[in-house]
Amino acid sequence: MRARTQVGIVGAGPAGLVLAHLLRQAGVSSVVLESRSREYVESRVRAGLIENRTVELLDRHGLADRLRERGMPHLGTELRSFGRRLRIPYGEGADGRAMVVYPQQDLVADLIRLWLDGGGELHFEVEDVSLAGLDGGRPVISYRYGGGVSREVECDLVAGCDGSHGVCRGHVPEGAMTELSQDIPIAWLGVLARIGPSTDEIIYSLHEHGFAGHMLRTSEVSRFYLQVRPGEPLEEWPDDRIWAELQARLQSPGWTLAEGPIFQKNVADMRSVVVEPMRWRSLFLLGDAAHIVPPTGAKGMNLAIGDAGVLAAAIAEWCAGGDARQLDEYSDACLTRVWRAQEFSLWMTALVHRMSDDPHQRRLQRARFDSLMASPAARRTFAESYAGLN
Ligand code: RFL
Repeated sequence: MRARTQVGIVGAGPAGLVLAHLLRQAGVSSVVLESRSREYVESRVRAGLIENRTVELLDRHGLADRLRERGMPHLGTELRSFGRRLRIPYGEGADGRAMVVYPQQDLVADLIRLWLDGGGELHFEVEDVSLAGLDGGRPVISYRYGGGVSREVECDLVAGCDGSHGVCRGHVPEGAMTELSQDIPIAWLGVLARIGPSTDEIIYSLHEHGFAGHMLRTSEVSRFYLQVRPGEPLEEWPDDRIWAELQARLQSPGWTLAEGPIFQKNVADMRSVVVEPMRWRSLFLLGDAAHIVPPTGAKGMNLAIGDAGVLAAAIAEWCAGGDARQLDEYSDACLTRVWRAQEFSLWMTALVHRMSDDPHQRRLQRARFDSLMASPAARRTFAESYAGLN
């Protein structure tokens, strides 16, 4: 069976779903293919912090109603370093514009519901996705679903929104894209606990044992992170060890951390990767399929949605008038923001993690924190980058 659409979208994460919505609103047809089940993608725990410009983009397209209703406005971040505390408000340089805490899986669920309610085509649990005809001709995406039925979608363009382990990039010939990357010798043990937050604002804390983060999710559930070694086995982290480390690493006089049942844990290695350019012929890469940022700066999903905004506008222009200029500029337009996010995320990672045992490096790390303590300008710069205001 062969179907026909204008844009074939591989991956129903934030990038693919936002792109599908924006295209539909511009009168451009698309089909979304997703390898996982709907239940799986709607419960996959990842991001939680959304920049104001991302919220505004979603709002402009009528995609932020539930996020506005249920999300928690977030006006500042607390940094702790060996017992010292520093609050960085976003308001000072941000005209009071807040970030919003809203779980990524809830946003994904909202986008899927709105897409399907509006008659959008989205196939879950597809297998063996493969691309052909990207170089000239008509691209065709072939896949199987429902236990073996083969299907094909013929399209004008393909959007590879299939994340860091996707298949789209593998269809680009060797040498046509360059992967630039940096190893980061740490990982995050992420935990979800059934307990309300012990803080009104996110806390990043550096301790002798390494980093701990107290993130927010809802009034009943909190997210915590602990710096661990890459590939650390989860079996080494029973719940009581996790709470003991969180208590030690987040401690601060006069402040207590409430504990609750842990119901989800995972270890995520950190990477910094950028693929350049983000386009080859009829294939456009978006989000994690093209770039991975360390999660410290909370940028990944924001970048993914930003890419979708840029590409949707370019495709709409091309479809309306045949002008391919914006399509040609897609990669450069996205990469400037991507590299700035990489730079900030790596800088922030080095600020709040135990990256080295070398005393010289550790004194430099302390000096970075001293600069933030001493300088309102340094805090404003941090706030602008963190909240995505510049
Ligand atoms: P996704 O979300 O990975 O979606 C890709 C989708 O493609 C599907 N897929 C396929 N579908 C069809 N055929 C195939 N062959 C396929 N292969 C894969 C997958 O099942 C999936 O549904 O990529 P997208 O859309 O680019 O979105 C990127 C974001 O998910 C990611 O950058 C963020 O989660 C990063 N991130 C954060 N970003 C923020 O903006 N704010 C945060 O607070 C934040 N916190 C985080 C994070 C990432 C973390 N981890 C996982 C490292 C915290 C953590 C711990």
